Amino acid sequence: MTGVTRIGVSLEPDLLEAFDESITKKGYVSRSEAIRDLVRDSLAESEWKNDEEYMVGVIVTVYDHTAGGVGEKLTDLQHERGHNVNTSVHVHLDHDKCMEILIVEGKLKELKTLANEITSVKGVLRGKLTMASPSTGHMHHIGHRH
Ligand code: NI
Repeated sequence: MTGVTRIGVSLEPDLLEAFDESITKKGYVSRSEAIRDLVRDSLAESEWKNDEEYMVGVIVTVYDHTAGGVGEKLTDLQHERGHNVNTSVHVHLDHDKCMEILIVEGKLKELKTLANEITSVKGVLRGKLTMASPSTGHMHHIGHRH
């Protein structure tokens, strides 16, 4: 590869073993590729500092739909915050569990608040906000950054 700098990384044997196991499970063929992805993720997350910045992201939620009214509460929240919710996808995981993926846009602080509101609903087992990219303010710019 051209334009690539080789670096040396020192790791304790246990940590390296755990890392190798983890990246093999994820399908990485080389440590370098896995480390590149980790560095990219870390840099992307460090950019989520400006609460006023307009962002596009996803909120992934796993919840137990048999826990009283959780589905309705999540739907209510999404309607209340309709200006932040662009799309929702619902997957019935098994008899009890559902996964809901929301594509969201808005100021970073609004998206963080929405993610917190969602994860604090009783019955929500997991919730995670991931930022896809900073947006210019229009959803159709996803994947077409100029
Ligand atoms: Ni479901």
